[in-house]
Amino acid sequence: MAAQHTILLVGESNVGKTHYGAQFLKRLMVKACALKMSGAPTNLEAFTTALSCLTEGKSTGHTPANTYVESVWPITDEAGRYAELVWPDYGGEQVSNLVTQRRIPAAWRERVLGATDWVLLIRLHSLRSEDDLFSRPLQSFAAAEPQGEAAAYDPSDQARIVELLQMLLYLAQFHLDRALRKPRLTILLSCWDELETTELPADLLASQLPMLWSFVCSNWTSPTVIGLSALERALSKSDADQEYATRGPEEFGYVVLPNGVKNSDITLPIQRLMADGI
Ligand SMILES: Nc1nc2c(ncn2[C@@H]2O[C@H](COP(=O)(O)OP(=O)(O)O)[C@@H](O)[C@H]2O)c(=O)[nH]1
Ligand SMILES: [Mg+2]
Repeated sequence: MAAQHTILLVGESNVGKTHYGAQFLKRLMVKACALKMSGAPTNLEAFTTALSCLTEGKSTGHTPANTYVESVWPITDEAGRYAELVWPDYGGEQVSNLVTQRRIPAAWRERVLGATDWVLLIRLHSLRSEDDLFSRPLQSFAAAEPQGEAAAYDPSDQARIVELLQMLLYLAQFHLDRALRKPRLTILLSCWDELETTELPADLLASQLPMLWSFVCSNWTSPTVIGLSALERALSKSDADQEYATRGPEEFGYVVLPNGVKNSDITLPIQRLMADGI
């Protein structure tokens, strides 16, 4: 069966991709979600390892792949629509390096080209919210001391994420003379529980990363922003969370939909993409 959607999940290191995958997998296994696994997924090791830690109420350490590895999950929704979920693992810091070194593994390039949907995970809590041109009035920079030649150029976190999207767009050879419909873009604000906010996901992104938000809105016709807390709370690698171990990891985690409504089905961001047509 040809996939109607190929959904690529990307994000820098440590944003929560592996734990999201592990929780997603568990929801599929206990059938506590809108989606079903409809065949044999490949390369599940990283996710099943994380899942066995979660079952004990612990989080798992970061185990970067040495090479490019991808896990592909065949998924169907309640209406029988078929999608492939692609979780690329690019070896440690590769996504961050990608921007500085401008190199992309050939296999990943194929995936970027072939995907109908991009899901970008961003962990706002771990980004530096330093002042820059986009968060302070211009006058405050005019008054500042000149930095001098020695100051190294270090792009802000949001500039790096914009650069990442630019590179993906370039790779996939999209023309930006018109806003894109395809690939559609969903931004998942991961580890949402860390943010302790009641704002709508898109409003929060717009206020915290205004340059990125403006880039996204000018290049995509309808970007979607969803809050994701795959774990619902911070877990330690060594001290087990008893409630987690007793109730099971599938009892934890939620998404905050664009309208602010919370739902415990963390597969909804994917289900929505499958239901929307191309
Ligand atoms: N508080 C909180 N922490 C999370 C959540 N998801 C993941 N984490 C933590 O974030 C860290 C990075 O997660 P991981 O899945 O390894 O990120 P990856 O490098 O993108 O695969 C781990 O220490 C997790 O315990 C969440 O929903 N809430
Ligand atoms: Mg990982």
